[in-house]
Amino acid sequence: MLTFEVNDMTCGHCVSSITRAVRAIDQGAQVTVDLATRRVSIEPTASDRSELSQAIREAGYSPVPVEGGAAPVKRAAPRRGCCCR
Ligand SMILES: [Cu+2]
Repeated sequence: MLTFEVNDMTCGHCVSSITRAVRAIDQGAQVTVDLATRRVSIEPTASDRSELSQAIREAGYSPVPVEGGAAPVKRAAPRRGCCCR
């Protein structure tokens, strides 16, 4: 299980964009998104952390790799980059 913190993921549309981007490079990947904590957890089948990170980046977001168990960093939500504005 790989986890990224994606602070510019702000709504359901962002979630589906990121999910689509991941599935585009890894069709069988399990993608779990927690919008409240801005975490994207991926169980990859045919991709690694750097490929997934790049796919999310190419979708227009800024993934930060999270090591297992690390506490979420509290910070203000950036207002730029949301697909819905
Ligand atoms: Cu959005």
